[in-house]
Amino acid sequence: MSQKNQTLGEFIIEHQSSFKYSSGELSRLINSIRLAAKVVNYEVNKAGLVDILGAAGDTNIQGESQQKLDVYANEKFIQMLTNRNIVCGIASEEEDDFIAINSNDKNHQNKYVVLIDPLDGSSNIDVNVSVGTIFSVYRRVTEVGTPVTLDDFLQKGSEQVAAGYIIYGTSTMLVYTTGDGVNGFTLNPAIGTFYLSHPKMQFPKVGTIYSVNEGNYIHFPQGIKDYIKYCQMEEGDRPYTSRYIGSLVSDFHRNMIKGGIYLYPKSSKTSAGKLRLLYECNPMAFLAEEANGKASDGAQRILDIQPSELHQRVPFICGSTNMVNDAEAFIKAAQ
Ligand code: AHM
Ligand code: MG
Repeated sequence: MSQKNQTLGEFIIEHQSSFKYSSGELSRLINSIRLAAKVVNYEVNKAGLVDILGAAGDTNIQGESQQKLDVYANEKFIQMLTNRNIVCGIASEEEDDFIAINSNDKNHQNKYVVLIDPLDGSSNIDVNVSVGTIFSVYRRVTEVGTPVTLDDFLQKGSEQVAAGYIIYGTSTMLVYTTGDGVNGFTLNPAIGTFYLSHPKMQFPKVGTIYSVNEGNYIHFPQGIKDYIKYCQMEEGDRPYTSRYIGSLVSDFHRNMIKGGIYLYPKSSKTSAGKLRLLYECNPMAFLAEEANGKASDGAQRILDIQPSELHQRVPFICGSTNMVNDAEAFIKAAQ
């Protein structure tokens, strides 16, 4: 039973036992993400002061060199996750290869691997538009106490034990699932505490928002073009409203609250779309399904795709279930 003014810390402890592998480790892992989120939030909030504090590559008044925010976020998340003995491996959209932790220590008991997109949509930072961090957690498949291998990371999305995002927006929120619904927490920046503000988030079954980069229209497959025309047609609750921030976390967050669909399809320019299966699509798909929504590559469930490489891209269609079903039907009809 959630209480009024419940903090994220309290929520994590209260819900620890509902997690099937409950041992406190996953709680500690979420706690380290909570901490990294606050640190990165502080820095993202200062981004507009870049002309005063110095741009990336400059040295600031304290003699510290300024970093690009995505590099900074990457370092902070890796640092916070490594510091507590829970994670045995991290893969990041910012790194070419995965990072093995404690690989020389045969006694370590770390069971979890984390995959992160430390600052998604970072091109939006310069123009004061919301960006996000996306994370995804799996139990390792190789033996505890041995170094992690690629197999620990290349698991189907359906094997995720937790996933979530932090949205650095008008408010900063942490939204996550451990497979028991989706809950959203808003940061009170004055005291640095996340409070449960959006319990049991759910996609409305039907929505009226479609989010797609229509500048790529002529390159889209026929089925996607047909679906976009359907969204724009005058009939019933259509035409739908078009909203595209170009920041996946923000577009997803809005659609989950208001009801809508997000599409990043393949095109004649990008055969697999743009978004990364492991860092972006799988965690968002897990959240979507836990919130009564749906995520597909146009033909199959995102969470059923067997990954073949760390930085693999896939077409991504995600949102209110009925809308994703409609988009899939148009794709099928055009084949
Ligand atoms: P990034 O990982 O390089 O930041 O790219 C991912 C972002 C998503 O947040 C967003 O939805 C998409 O790229 C926008 O791409 P486009 O500008 O092609 O529409
Ligand atoms: Mg990204």
